[in-house]
Amino acid sequence: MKSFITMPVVFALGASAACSSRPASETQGTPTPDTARVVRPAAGKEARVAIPVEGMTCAACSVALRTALRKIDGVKSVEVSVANKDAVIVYDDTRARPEQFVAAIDGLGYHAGTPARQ
Ligand SMILES: [Cu+2]
Repeated sequence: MKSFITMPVVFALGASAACSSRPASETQGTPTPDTARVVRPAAGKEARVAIPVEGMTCAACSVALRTALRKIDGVKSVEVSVANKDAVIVYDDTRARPEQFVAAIDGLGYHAGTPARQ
């Protein structure tokens, strides 16, 4: 049941692109099982995509985006750059699609551009 706690927090944080607050997962110390997602046997095809992101203004933006993107099944690594205004995602081709990343980014209140395969 603990996993449900972080969900509304993420949406609340991303509801607007304004970001005066830090991610609640950090401030509240809620344990996030990120490592469980990273450490998994390699399966399927690994793909890499870069998605332009508009609306990021600070580090909290990139943290919120990275946290949301890493929760998507099949995602292996996420790098979000406020300076470059993009998100680079490495994922399992057979389990995730770039459309999901775009939807997640838009869902947080940012604007995702067209994903570009790398
Ligand atoms: Cu921000």
